[in-house]
Amino acid sequence: MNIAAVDYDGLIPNNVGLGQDVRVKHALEKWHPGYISWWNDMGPEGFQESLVYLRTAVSVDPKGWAKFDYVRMPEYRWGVLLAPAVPDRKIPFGRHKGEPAWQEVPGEYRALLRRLIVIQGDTEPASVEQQRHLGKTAPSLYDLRNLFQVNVEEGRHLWAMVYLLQKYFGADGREEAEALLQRRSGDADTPRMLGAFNEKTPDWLSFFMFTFFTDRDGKMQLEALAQSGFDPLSRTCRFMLTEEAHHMFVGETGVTRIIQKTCEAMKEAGISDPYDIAAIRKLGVIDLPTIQKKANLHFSLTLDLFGNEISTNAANAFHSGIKGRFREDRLKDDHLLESDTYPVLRLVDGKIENVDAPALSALNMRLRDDYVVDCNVGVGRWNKVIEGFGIPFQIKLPSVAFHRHIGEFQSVKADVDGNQLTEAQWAERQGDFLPSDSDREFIESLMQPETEVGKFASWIAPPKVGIDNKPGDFEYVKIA
Ligand code: BYC
Repeated sequence: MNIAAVDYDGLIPNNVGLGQDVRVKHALEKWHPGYISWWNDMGPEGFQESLVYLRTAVSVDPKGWAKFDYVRMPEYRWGVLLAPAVPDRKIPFGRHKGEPAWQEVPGEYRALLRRLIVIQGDTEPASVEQQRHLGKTAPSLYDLRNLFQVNVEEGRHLWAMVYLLQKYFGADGREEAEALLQRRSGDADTPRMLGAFNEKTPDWLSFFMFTFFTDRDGKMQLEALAQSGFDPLSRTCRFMLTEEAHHMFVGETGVTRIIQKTCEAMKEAGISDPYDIAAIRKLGVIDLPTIQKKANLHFSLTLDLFGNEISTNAANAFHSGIKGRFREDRLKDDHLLESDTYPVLRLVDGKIENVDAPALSALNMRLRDDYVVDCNVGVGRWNKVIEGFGIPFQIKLPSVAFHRHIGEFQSVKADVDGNQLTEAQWAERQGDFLPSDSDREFIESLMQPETEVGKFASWIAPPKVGIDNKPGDFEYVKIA
């Protein structure tokens, strides 16, 4: 079989030979109606009949894996795609380092693997649920299309995890696959598993921040799972990462375009003080301090997704060869970490200090550090735009101690620079750091849909280039 080509003949496009794997094929076909019903109930509200110019994966060849065409979203061909196998791949880290990568689930790690796959799977439909109302307020057809592209691909990522559960985990895998369709983001009784996936995505600035910050956690976690000694998981995640890049592009360029429009409007109106918020808002754009507050919110919520700084789960997952580090294959050490240490930010006598911890226990912290470096690259590009206009303002990532609900700093209140605050100080000042009710109301007031071809809402600049090199007046969504 040519692994790069995808079989499109059956109900479920795939490059995993489903045609010859009757048991798994039936299991997935049985799961399919429940998925479609979930999509219709919880997917993008109000646009299921519209024709959307979407990319669909037709190959896993990095040089040309997607085709673009108009599709009604419920008819999107969600498929099961694995990156090509690396011949003779070896487990790259942990106590099994150097042994052949597993093609079946090792019995002793079954529960650990299943848990990680289920958590990964749970985030995918959760994000679709969080974003389901945004179509109604899209700032352009271009943005509307990008939202839907992200949504259908998160749906495909759910398929990716469900394939692993159905193929490798028998009856309990089937149960978990069902449960993935039952939980709901923000539901009081059956919430999604991780905190940030139960928060609201109420407006488009939040959507762009989410795809910038939270999808980037997706990238980091998928990179770590792509190193897995369990080869089907590794190959699945490697292909998901190809799609993930576009999601972060949507986030980064979305925020860039908002910043661009704000700066242009300020310049045109002769406003040089970025804190002249009332005057800037009158121009119909979002002031930079409010953009900063949204960044503070989404960054801090996303840091929680890395788990505790010191984690036995993370140590076990690494030691067992199940979850590696960010780009493990490029790191130059023994890949065992048994006697190494890693500096972890901890609270010592009420102060935030770097403390050396056993490297194995500190793996969540290490991945989070890599994540912060990656975020800062994008933030640097935002700041270049502001600098270009000569406006004295810089977007800055807040301290990792700020606004945390998981880990070392959940017990304290801190400002964005990491200075600790009393509860009373926090109550008084949180509106300086996080979007206040009036900030939210202002942003909401701007969220008026723009559905005319080639037009953009007042608060966001057009993109530099179109999707699939389409011209500025391309009708990305034919609204039905
Ligand atoms: N919320 O030992 P610890 C994406 C739990 S995003 C609630 O520190 P561990 C995407 C934890 O489960 C990427 N609970 O945790 C983005 C544990 O519970 P148990 C998603 C939390 O295991 C945008 C207990 O606290 N993928 O793809 O080291 C759109 C002790 O914690 C949270 C993954 O996350 C939380 N935030 O690390 C669409 C990869 N944090 O076992 C998609 C798979 C921790 O005591 N998951 N807990 O009941 C993992 O690798 C790990 O489970 C975590 C947590 C990194 C999440």
